Amino acid sequence: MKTQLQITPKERAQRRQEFIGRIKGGAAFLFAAPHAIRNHDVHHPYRQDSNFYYLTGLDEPESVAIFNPQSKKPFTLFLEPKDKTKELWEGKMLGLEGARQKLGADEAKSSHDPNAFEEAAIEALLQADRLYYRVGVNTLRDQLIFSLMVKAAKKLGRTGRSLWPIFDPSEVLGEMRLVKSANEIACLQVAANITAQAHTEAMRYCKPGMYEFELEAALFHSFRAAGAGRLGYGSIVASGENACVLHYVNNQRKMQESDLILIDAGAEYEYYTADITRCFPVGTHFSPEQKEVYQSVLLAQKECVAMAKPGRTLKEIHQHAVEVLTEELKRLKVLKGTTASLIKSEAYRPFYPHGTGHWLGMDVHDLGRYYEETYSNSRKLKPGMVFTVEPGLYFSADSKVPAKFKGIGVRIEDDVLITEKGHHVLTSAVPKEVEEIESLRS
Ligand SMILES: [Mn+2]
Repeated sequence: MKTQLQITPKERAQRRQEFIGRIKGGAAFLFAAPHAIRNHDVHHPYRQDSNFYYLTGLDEPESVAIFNPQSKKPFTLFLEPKDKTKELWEGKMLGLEGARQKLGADEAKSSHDPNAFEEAAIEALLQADRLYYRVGVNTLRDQLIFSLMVKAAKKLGRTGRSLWPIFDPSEVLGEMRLVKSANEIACLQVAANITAQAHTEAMRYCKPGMYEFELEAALFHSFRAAGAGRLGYGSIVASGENACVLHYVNNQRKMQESDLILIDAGAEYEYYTADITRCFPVGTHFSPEQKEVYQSVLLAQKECVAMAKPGRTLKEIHQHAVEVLTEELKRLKVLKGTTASLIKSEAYRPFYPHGTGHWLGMDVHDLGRYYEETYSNSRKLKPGMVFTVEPGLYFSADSKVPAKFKGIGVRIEDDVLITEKGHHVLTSAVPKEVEEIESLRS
């Protein structure tokens, strides 16, 4: 599993070429993620902004990229110049020369020189009719960019033109990131394999009396030991009724033999993340009630995965999940009435309050529009798109369900790639059939 697979500089150069082609006539300013302070002089572990990393491959904070398609040198990077003292404390820096040599920047300038950025930004604006810049992330940055626009406009004199309209670069990059390349799929498959292995190990390792955080630690160990850079998102290790809290990350409870445990965790590999959820008994077997609920969700999950193919939409897949789960809720005597009327009145919502899937890639909830042209027009799936299929049922202690189901929460989640002919499940290595899980548990 310890492979050197990664996105090549050549592929990043192709991405930049495509990006520059798509924004032609405009200019783009992309900022690195800031280094977030944890406390006093200690920082949180750094993770680059996905859009910034997608185009530049630079994982240093305080960097900025300017894309000016109208220039012979369209890609300028601003980053920290090499600093011997800083390198002694924090490790090797890329430096300006490294940015040109290794990342293919046409120009590399010091991010410590505000004039250098101002000059290049104004030059790019003067050659552009619109700006691609994400507003609302950082107020100081917004003020800087707005003031540069005003400065640039003054340089034009009285032309009668207005300030530059601003577009969110996530629009363009979301479209690019939505359809994955062969290398990206390979990275996602590695993340999926590492994650699948860790979930399977957790199914073996779990014992009654353990705390949720012990499983959380075991997952993290498996991820890192297999070469994952970090978590794709905070691990959810939710036993018993905690499984009914959708984003439970407290992970402090002592697990009882009679519990089901829900684990939603994913490893990030080369900036690509998996997203897997599995449920299994803390004891050796599902109780009859747990098994009933589990089988209901599994039925919906398998049917939804089977639907995935080019031309389908996530909306259709979600609607199918709602249909199956509503039927199952009737079978479990949680709901009464005709399926059509129960769906229309959204009677299922207290027990299934979330969607059935989301795009997956560099971000766990990846960029990319879910619609075509209008919001109500759901997007057709295409080969290279990757998304999750994750139906669930949640019967919290205070929910209106037969007493035997109270405290049971189940979600089953796989990562699905659309292929020319249909789909490929990236995460199929983790068991999800009742018999497979029970044999791992005993
Ligand atoms: Mn998910």
